[in-house]
Amino acid sequence: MYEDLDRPPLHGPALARALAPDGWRVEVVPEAGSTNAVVAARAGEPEGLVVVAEEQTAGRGRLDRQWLSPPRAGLTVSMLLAETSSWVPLWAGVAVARTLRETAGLETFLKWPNDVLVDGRKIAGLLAERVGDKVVLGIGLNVTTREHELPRPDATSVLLAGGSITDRDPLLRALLRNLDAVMVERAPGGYRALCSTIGAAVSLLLPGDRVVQGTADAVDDDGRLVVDGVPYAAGDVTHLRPGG
Ligand code: BT5
Repeated sequence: MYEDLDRPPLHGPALARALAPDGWRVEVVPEAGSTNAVVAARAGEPEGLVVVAEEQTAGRGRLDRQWLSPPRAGLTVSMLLAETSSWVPLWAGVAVARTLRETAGLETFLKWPNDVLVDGRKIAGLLAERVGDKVVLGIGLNVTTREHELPRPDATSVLLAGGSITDRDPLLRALLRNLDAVMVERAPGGYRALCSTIGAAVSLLLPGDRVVQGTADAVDDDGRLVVDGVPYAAGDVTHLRPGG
């Protein structure tokens, strides 16, 4: 049962049938703590497992941060991949960005490493975790989330950004198809073209709380952000001149 007519449930069997030919095994569950944890616990299964939670009660970001999303307001989904390149989370950002452009008509950019931004606001976050010889890739995408439901003022959703559709079903189908495509392309150029961090004045908060300020020159072939000539593999970026 659902009360909110703007937030219809996903039809699990139809999604599973539609995406099976592409090698995805989609399971829609009514509730999960974290879909990444659910898929990680099943990492012994073949690649292609996809778990979508209609409600996620303990969604995680990086560094034990939370991902918050009301029931059926967005996509909270994790997939099991046999690809372990350090580029996986960056390629995944490209897949989300393409999906939002093609399906909802939204112009999106990526903030390194993999926040998806519309008008400088975060619309999706990605979390890639290595489990044995596989990667669990988790994606949280805000679809019909309203302003007061978002955990911070610089977040947005497909609805708030004026996207042309707010139906999660076609968004999920397009997302999984675009993921397939970017994994085959393995092209850093697609990422670099969308990454608004490159060329920006940034403040980079490194693990351990050291802060580096400078110009983001590039994303190198290992997916690291190069700031004033020095490559960094992980960190949190603030664009010092938003929109620039
Ligand atoms: C991320 O981390 O952005 C990765 C989020 C991954 C979520 C997906 S949902 C499916 C799968 N299962 C999981 O348990 N996780 C994945 P990070 O870059 O650390 O950003 C986290 C920060 O984003 C939080 O500290 C909040 O400030 C903010 N945040 C939380 N919920 C948000 C939302 N719905 N929209 C925008 N920002 C949000």
